[in-house]
Amino acid sequence: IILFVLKLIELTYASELNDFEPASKFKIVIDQAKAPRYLLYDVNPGEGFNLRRDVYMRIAILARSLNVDSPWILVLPPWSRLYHWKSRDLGSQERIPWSSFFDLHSLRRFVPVMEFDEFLKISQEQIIDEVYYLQHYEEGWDKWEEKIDIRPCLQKPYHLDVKSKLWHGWFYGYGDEVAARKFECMSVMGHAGVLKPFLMTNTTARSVMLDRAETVLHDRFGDSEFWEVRRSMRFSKELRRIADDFRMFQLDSTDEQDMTMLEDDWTQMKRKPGDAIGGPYLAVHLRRADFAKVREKDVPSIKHAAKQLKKMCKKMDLQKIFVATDATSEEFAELNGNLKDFSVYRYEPTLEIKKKIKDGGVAIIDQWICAHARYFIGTRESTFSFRIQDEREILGFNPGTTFNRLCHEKDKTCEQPTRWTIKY
Ligand code: GFB
Repeated sequence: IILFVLKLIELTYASELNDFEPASKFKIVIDQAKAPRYLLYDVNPGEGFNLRRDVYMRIAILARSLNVDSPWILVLPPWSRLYHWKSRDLGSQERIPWSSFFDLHSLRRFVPVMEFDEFLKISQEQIIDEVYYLQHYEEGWDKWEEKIDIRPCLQKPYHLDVKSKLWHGWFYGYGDEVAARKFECMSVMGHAGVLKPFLMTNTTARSVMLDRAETVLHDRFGDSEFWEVRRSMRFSKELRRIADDFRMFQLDSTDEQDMTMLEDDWTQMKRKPGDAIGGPYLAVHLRRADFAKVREKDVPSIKHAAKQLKKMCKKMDLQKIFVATDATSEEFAELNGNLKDFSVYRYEPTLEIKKKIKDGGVAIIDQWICAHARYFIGTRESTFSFRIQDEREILGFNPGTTFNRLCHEKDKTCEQPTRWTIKY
């Protein structure tokens, strides 16, 4: 009888503690969470590769901060069906692991990470315990304040299977195999760090996924921790090797001559502006495709772009131009035709290599080559160009050779990009 009464008290107490009260501040869950815990996340399906890299940084900083109190592993969201990866001759561009693009040893020097496949292998069932779908506040806001609240969903991206009581959704293209036990929408205003108290004290779930993670902002944009996680995002050795070969054979560019040697361990690498000289070529990121339509005012005509490139090559006394672009072959030919006095290069892999590295790998190679040029010009507000700028800061270029952009013919002021310089 005594045991029964004790059990009854325990059950009443536990259910009271676990009862969730939306809108008011959350109740504290007293159960001890089993370690390690797993933090998963995903991003708005329409976002491109380089914005996704930025969201990784926000969530990696959150995961690192969680690790101060208890062990958490950040599960890397596989790359599946990105809007801009349009090549049809490469087979599937789904479920691509992070190791295809990034060096996981380098990532792990900042925070513990694992691939999603590894996570599935160690979870007994193919189930994520809890999914929180981040969203804004329906009523909007007139005063900025950091807050989170469980709220009714503004969209319905997941559905409940009544029979199994499991939630189904996209799950990076694993939707047929993976489900979630619990799903809620969470309105949030603030920085990624605002989620920490909730994850620490309001849930003991072993695996928690934050969907639409781009909703939260950087805790501190541009500080030394921001740069630490950015420095940890080294591209895979294989992609760097292909890009370095292209630099050497086509552009007479080697790390020794260009003063762009890398330490194996990024935590040991510290450069001053001007340490790097770069290869004897000018690089441009000429963003076209959807960007040229959505941001018409920022993207110059091909002819006007060529004019700006010529002018800068003459000023820098450079003869070779490397073009990273998502332009069509017709647009590229037009550019080439307008740059007759110069040698113009574009990285075009064989089909065999492209099948291996995919559209994502080609884009990374383009970025790595741009990162090593003596002078770089990007496209305004393109995250693809921003990531090249960061890379050049890490390598130690003079900011004057990095924070430059093409201007539209009607843009008379042609204001140059903000200089987000590296902090150690
Ligand atoms: O990277 P990203 O977010 O940059 O998206 P933006 C652009 C994608 O287009 C890249 C391809 O990830 C590549 O797949 N791409 C762009 C390129 N430029 C190049 C290039 O020079 N070389 C190669 N190989 N590929 C935003 C998107 O793009 O543009 C938004 O994030 C939206 O979703 C907006 O589409 C209009 O910041 O430039």
